[in-house]
Amino acid sequence: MKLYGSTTSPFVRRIRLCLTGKAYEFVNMDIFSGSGRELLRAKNPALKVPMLEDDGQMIFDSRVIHRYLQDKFNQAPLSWDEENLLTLIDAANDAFVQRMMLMRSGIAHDADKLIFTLQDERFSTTLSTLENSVQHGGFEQWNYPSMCLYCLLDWVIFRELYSFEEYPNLHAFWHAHQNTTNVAETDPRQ
Ligand SMILES: N[C@@H](CCC(=O)N[C@@H](CS)C(=O)NCC(=O)O)C(=O)O
Repeated sequence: MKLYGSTTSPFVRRIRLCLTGKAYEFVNMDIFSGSGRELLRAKNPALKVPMLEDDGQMIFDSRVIHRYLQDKFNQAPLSWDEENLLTLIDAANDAFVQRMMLMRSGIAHDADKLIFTLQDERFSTTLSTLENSVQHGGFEQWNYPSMCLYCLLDWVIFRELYSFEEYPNLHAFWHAHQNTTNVAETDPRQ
């Protein structure tokens, strides 16, 4: 198995955490320039990471990769509530990635502009729901949804997009997992 991605991507990191203890090759690439970009173009028309290659089969998108790995390793499927939590995590993560891209494009935050209004509301609705779920025990086990939540929080903190002071349960969850297996080894700061 080959996992294509970058060390900074939260979507790649969740799959690396999920593959802890499994034999695979990690192809670390710069997706925005040079040979990494060429490889990305050759492998995935969506031009996003992660992607997984196994026995000649390419799989795009972390969510589908996770389903593929579940099948391959005969793991139980996620419950519908867990799927919904993943959708919220993905919605927040996509919005934070968009926010970073806007900043990198020199487009300043303007609360009156539609894109920012929608993003700001989505941050608030998804994060407050996730905060509530952590508070009520929804992320007590270190399973795939917890890995995805951790990768979201840690990436947002790493990129200095948000500090989570308003969400004490999310912050405590992030803090509690600093030493969880393979978390330090997959830290985007290294
Ligand atoms: N839904 C995708 C999202 C993946 C994604 O957004 N990856 C980012 C890196 S964090 C990417 O490849 N961005 C490149 C781009 O948008 O041009 C997944 O879960 O795999």
